[in-house]
Amino acid sequence: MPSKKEAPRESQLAGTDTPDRANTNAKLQSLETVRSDATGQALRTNQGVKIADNQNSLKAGPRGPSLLEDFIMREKITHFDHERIPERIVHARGTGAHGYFQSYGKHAELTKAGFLQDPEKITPVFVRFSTVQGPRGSGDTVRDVRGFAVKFFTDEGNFDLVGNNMPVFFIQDAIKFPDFVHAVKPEPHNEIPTGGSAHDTFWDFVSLVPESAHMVIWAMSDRAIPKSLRTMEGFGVHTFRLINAEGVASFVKFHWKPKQGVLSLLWDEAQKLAGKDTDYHRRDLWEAIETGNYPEWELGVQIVPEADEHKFDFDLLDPTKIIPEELVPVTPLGKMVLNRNPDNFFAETEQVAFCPGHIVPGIDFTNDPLLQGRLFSYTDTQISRLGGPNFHEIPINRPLAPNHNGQRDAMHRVTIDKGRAAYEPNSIDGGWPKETPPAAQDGGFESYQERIDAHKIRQRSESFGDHFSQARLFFHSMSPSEQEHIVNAYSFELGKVEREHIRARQVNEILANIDLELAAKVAAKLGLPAPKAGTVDVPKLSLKASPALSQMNHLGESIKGRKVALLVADGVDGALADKLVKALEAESVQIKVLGPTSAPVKTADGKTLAVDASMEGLPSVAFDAVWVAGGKGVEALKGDGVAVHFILEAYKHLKPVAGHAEAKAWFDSLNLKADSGLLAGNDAKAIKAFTQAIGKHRVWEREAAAKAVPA
Ligand code: HDD
Repeated sequence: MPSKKEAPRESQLAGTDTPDRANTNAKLQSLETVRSDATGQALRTNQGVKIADNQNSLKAGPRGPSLLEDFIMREKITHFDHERIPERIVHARGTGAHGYFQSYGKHAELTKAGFLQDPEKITPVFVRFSTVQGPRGSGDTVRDVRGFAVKFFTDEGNFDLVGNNMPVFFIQDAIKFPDFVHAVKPEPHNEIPTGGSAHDTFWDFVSLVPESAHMVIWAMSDRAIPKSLRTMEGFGVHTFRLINAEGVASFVKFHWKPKQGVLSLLWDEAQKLAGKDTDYHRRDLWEAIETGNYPEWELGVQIVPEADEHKFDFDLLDPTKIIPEELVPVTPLGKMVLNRNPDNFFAETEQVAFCPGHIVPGIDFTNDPLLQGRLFSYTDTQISRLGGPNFHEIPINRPLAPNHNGQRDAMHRVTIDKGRAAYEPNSIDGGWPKETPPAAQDGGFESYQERIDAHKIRQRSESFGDHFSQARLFFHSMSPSEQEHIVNAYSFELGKVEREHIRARQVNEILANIDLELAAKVAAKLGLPAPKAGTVDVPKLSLKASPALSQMNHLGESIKGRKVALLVADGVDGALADKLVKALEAESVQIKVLGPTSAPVKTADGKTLAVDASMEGLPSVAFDAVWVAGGKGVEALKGDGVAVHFILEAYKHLKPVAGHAEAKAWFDSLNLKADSGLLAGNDAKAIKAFTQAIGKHRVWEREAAAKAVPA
């Protein structure tokens, strides 16, 4: 396991323990000269002139008009006037981190991609997580799909795995993408709503386009309100190809499995967090990395030999379908660790430019019509977003591999290419740079030689025709709690739809085909009649449920990085509080001591205990669990409305609520019903029960009792 002291991208590679690393490091350093540190430096203009006065513009007299010749002010304001670039058309709200990928072994039978051959090789990565609908400043915890884009800086060029936290997509063909995005984005007349899909145009579109049914049920599930970016699965969505040195191809689906577990917020929490901490996910990732709780994911693939392409009851090229893991298990390939926060949000996270078309030898596309359209769209969008075709020269996008070619000039060219021949072949510059023929290793890129014999037509394959059976499989694979959340999410979202015919169409023509009970429950909450039957014949799948789809089966390996609030007040038993903190820190839990205010509290033995924040400043929604510190402080907390709300809210959100012995009477007085997550005690046993409850993430058995507690 990487230690807390693990090195960031540059210094990770700075080790000279293997020639490979030293080599990569040299390349990296040449790119990193643009990282600038102003410590000890004079304030200067962009032209390098030292500035004597940065407070006053040049004027004719102290009260006189400003002078046009003030080149210092003009430069400063001109630059400021142009600081913004267009935000991404989708996925505008995002956050990034650096890290590395390490292969578990040599995967030569599967692919010749160099970064998947050697467990010693450290491949730097940059990851950007995002929401889809909202603008750059929108909330982190809205109900939405999350982007999960990874740029691997491999020795053979950049490989971008531009995925989401859901394994399917809303549409089957890229030609529908602008329609889908226009429907989900804020409505054009009033630009409402920000960051969500609970509005007429979204539901109008998806209720008219049944191929969206599977993705929409994922979006109505807990997956769309992840607890943290660290607790999301990632998916490449499309079927890709991996090609080995012999040219043998396998179909694959990429998966990222988080070691931290696949955990979600509750809807009430998500809504409250959107107001109380707009940056909740961003902050969580940042703090986890800063405190050495480096998030880790396992990269795996589901492998389907070419010969088995047609063995499934769905089409591998259809991006609205999963391959159930019970049919094809995920083969682990390696791990990704995020261990360094960016130095500069704009330069790195905002300017990073992903494209599914960035692949390396050993990886190739399939004819998935959604993927094919994406191959065009991303580079195209970077040209207007980043101001021209040289966006690959922006430091965060530069490959570690050299990139000599005859492409030249254009806006913002940075590289000073030497030589006279910007064409190939040439006899002037010795013929350089030259082509590299394909080879088993280190050869030039060669597309997989797929035989195509077809008519040029605009047509959807019949094999893409079943839109409901996998949505049904998803619903039937959920636990009762997860199913209830799905019912509530549809009801909430459709409840915001003004036009009744749209609500009714979603219920009768989409939900009824997924599951009649689901449709009936949503209909009841909308005041609509329950549909008696679906509108299409849905094929019956051999698989009745896929346990891999339920988050209940992915609670994570440990409680490392989970967040606990320790409530204290004057009179607290300092020794007990200290013991608890030590026990939790031993499990790498992040603990925040919260008091009635931000001022330190007095312990029973007359010492002071520093607090991290007030209970108002860091509300219960920001935590996984709460512990009330023992001693006389409990009496003070009892009379504090904010503390009472803190406990009730944590209880309502099914979090472990615990405390030292004195807290028990308080919990009883609040009418909290006993369960496996309501704990009190001073001994090691109580702490153990608490950490075990945190490991289960929520006290699901409490869900019914918690409904009675006011929100
Ligand atoms: Fe896309 C951004 C993921 C379909 C066109 N997309 C974008 C990002 C992610 C995805 C994670 C943000 C990357 C970043 O952080 O910078 N997109 C997906 C997935 C899809 C998908 C998983 C389906 C499987 N996208 C898709 C289609 C098209 C696009 C079909 C167009 C035909 N996507 C874009 C884009 C964006 C983008 C407009 C906006 C900003 C950018 O590319 O760089 O080109």
